[in-house]
Amino acid sequence: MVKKIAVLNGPNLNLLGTREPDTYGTTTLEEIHALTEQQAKKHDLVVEFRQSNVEGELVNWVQEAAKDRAGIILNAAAYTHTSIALHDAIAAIETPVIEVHLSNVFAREEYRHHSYISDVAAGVICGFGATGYMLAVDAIASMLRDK
Ligand code: CA2
Repeated sequence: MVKKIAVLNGPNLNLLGTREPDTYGTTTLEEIHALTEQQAKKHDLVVEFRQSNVEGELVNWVQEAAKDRAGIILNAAAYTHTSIALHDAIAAIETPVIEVHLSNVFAREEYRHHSYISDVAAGVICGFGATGYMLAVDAIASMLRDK
């Protein structure tokens, strides 16, 4: 059976490519979707790609993905730095979660240096722009091979 991975994107990431190109690049979220699908295909994986501005919706999707997805790639955007709810949702599941950020959050404002996701994630990728999503797909594929 084909393995599926969930790629979940948090608030304001729907604006990618339209504003703040110096920080987040010029690639749109739809383009990241397409690139992620291409990368997943190389590993015989299928991508379910979603974005929401609503914290509870992201929590619901983490819980849903934990039922039968092989892995989760999560850019929780600003909720990374605020959401105990997302922390608790990830802590409660076995499915590996790769935390991704387009920007290098450690080279930015101090309030972006703390993540509620990192300590319950399988790994963290930040600072590589859209490429980070592809690296995360490779990381999940590698984890599945090693299982
Ligand atoms: O670097 C990342 O991927 C972030 O997760 C992006 C979040 C930010 O709060 C995190 O600290 C780091 C912000 C996403 C907002 O995206 C926008 C894109 C274009 C224009 C405005 C916002």
